[in-house]
Amino acid sequence: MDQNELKQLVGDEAVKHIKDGMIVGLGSGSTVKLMVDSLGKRVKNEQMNIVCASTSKRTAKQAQDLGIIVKPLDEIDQIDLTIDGADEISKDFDGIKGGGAALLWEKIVATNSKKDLWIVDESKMVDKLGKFPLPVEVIPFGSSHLFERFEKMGYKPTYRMNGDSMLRTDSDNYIIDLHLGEIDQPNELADQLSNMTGVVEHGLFLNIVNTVIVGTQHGIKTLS
Ligand code: ABF
Repeated sequence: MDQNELKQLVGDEAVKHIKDGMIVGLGSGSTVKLMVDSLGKRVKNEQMNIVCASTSKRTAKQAQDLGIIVKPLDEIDQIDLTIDGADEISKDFDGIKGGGAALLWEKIVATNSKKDLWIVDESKMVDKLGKFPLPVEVIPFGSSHLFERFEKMGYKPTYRMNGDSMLRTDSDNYIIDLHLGEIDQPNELADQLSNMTGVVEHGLFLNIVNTVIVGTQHGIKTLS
């Protein structure tokens, strides 16, 4: 199976974890997009009554166009289950997310959920995090100075671009990607980044996910 077929496989499997009456957090990315399409079919066929909170404007529109009720997170008490993608997942269930520039809303939704489920194709499973550039959401004001600090720290920063202009997140911030190669101490790095003035959030998702559904050439693996 190619990568897209593996994504479809895990998207369909994740929908089975959604029960009638649930409040569901919807992540972003191409794997989640396939999952939402599958969820839309199930909601329609089974007249499922679920309410969703979304981590991106794009996913919210996709779900609403499929007849799924989407409410702002602040109108929801607590999310039962959030389903999201990821860019890298280590053996310790640590993850790098934010390749889709939605990491801030994703982390807010994930940390307001009783359970978090990630759906990935097998290419995302790694021994050690860091080959995928670590996204860091920063406020534009003073970001050039933050960028210089990252350079001096040897983090090989680049601004996330959208064509010829700086990408703006749903919160109108910038993303700086750090090309670290390998992250030996993710917890220490997360603490360091969180304490840097101007950093809004980073893409290290540590101690968050409960279950990972992996699409492999030998079928689905559900890890928890
Ligand atoms: C989103 O899904 C992002 O956090 C992550 O970057 C992306 C993975 O995208 P895809 O499913 O397209 O590989 O959750």
